[in-house]
Amino acid sequence: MTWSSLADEAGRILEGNWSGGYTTPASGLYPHQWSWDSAFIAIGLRWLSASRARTELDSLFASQWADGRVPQIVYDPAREDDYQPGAAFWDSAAISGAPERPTTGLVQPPNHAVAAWLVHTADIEGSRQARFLERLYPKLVAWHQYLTMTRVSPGRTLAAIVHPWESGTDNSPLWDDALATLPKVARDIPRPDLEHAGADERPSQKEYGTYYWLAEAYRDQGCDHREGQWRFLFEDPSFNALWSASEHALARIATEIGRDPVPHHERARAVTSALDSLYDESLGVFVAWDAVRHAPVRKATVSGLIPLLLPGLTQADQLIRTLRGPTFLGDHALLVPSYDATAPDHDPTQYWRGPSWFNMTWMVIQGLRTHDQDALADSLTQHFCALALEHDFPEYVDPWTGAPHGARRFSWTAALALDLAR
Ligand code: 2M8
Repeated sequence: MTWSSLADEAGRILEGNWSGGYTTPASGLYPHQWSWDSAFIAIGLRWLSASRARTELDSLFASQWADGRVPQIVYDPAREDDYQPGAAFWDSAAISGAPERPTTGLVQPPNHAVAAWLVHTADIEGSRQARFLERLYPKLVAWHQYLTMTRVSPGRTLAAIVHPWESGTDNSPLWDDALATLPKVARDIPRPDLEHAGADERPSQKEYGTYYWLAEAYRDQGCDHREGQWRFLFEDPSFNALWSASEHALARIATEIGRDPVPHHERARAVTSALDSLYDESLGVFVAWDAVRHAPVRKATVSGLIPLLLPGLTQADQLIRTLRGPTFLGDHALLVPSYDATAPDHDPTQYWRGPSWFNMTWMVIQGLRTHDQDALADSLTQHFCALALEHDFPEYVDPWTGAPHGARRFSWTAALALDLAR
């Protein structure tokens, strides 16, 4: 493998998945714009074309809701039949405050300010001339304000997700017990996704039944969970670590454009210190908090390692020990597994229930560098780039064999490989 062949191929993939204003995650399986995908994609795209990376984020924020939320999916109306649930399911035009383009009412993890800052740093002159940060800053502030006002329960500091899709780790074992208590929709659910990936590589029909029930309930109450007793509410460690990391990035952005960084530093510190309550000493990792049952979900997943991104994290040494231990890398994992390798229900090929995902490993690499663990960061980087190139930039891989699964020519795999290869 040479860095230039990797960069060339990654560039071709991002070119192929470019729709004119944004990049789809993968041409068949995911034909629309996804929120946190676009942020990861912009981070790599900045090395190919900083102006396209700026457009990627601008186009996502053009579909921000009036209440500040950045939608999980912005739909391409021309591809309505290619992905479900589609725009017709959400009918966002009927909801006050929704943007012109059809979107879902859910959100995804807030990695956007991190991406905006990194895009800026790749071409400072171009970014200043385009007034990129001036334009994006108020939108990013409104997005974080939405989290504070709508997703933080009284007496808490961390933001909660209201649907597994909002975690980005859809069928993670973290949500199993809660989902088992929920109803499923009775009708048949269309699955165009199964035309592009094996059924054993996607969430099951049973899981989709509950996802739909929950999404319908949310939609039918105007995309606001605060009506009645919402039955799925979790504080996810990765979602909140990204919020804190994004507040740090917002502080840098604020300084760059002559605004006050202090409120962002304060929020970043508050979220980081609130994450303490999710740390599980015996697992050596952060876990999710079930805000309906008022109990932690004591399972080790890669989401629980993402707080490593945060400077000054008091549990960094323990997290790195856990990462190196049998739960994750052990003696011979190539990339970071998405779920506890020692758990009896770990499955190295099944979506978010074991395989290694490139975005998660990229964040762990950034976290390792934040905490001066360059040797391990370098070795993960080598495996990351080699596996991406060898297997046509897959969506995810078996952590031990590296065998590819899910979509190929997957945009964030290409973008983040490009970023690491710099
Ligand atoms: C996957 O999620 C979508 C729903 O949002 C799906 O399964 O259809 C997840 O891997 C998510 O993290 C990702 O953003 C999305 C698009 O790549 O696909």
